[in-house]
Amino acid sequence: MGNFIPYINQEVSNEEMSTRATAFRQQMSTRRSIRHFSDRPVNGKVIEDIIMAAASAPSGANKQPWTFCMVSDPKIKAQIRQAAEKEEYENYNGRMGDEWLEDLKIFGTDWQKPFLEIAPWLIVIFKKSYNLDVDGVKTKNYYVQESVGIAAGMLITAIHHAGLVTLTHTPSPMNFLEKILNRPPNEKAYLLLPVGFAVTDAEVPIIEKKGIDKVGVWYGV
Ligand code: IYR
Repeated sequence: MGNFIPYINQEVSNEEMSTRATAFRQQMSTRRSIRHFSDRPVNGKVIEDIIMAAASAPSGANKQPWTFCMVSDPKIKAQIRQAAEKEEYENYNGRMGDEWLEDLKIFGTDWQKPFLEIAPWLIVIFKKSYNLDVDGVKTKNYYVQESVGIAAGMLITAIHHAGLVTLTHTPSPMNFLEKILNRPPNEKAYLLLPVGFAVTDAEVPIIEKKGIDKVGVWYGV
């Protein structure tokens, strides 16, 4: 048996609950993936707070099977851009296929990724399929994909909540990140997120999110 302490209840009144749920839904609906970043700096303490909000995510057996790399060094950002563009060039020129390229047309994306150098921060999330201690002893992690996905969602939410913008960038394959950032063999790159401010004239594609009738099915009542 583990050790337990009382849970500090976070309950609010029904009225407050409704107000908060609606306000949060509204706030989240203003989040957009941004591809045109300003080079305006963001304080490292803000990035730390955002990371630690994400790192509060639930995980299999509380193993917290993630590492967040926060990159502001221009030389490392340039290396990441160069390696990402090399892969993306191959993706856009053959690897992705016609249906995929057609699906991406509305987003106006291509193999060039200047935001990887322009954004003040790159956050790279690594998943740890197992743990490796200092003596090289391996221990297990559980539900790694799910756990890291949840943390990534919380990270994106925290970034938006702070009034910053990001992009879930997935250059594929992403193993160049393990090399550039010198990660140990138990860490695999999961997601690359430029973080910062949008340029003042930034535009986003016109897209729609599915409504409750499309994404939800009620059972009962
Ligand atoms: N990883 C590429 C291609 C790409 C794929 C999907 I699915 C997108 O929603 C957007 C882009 C890129 O980042 O350009």
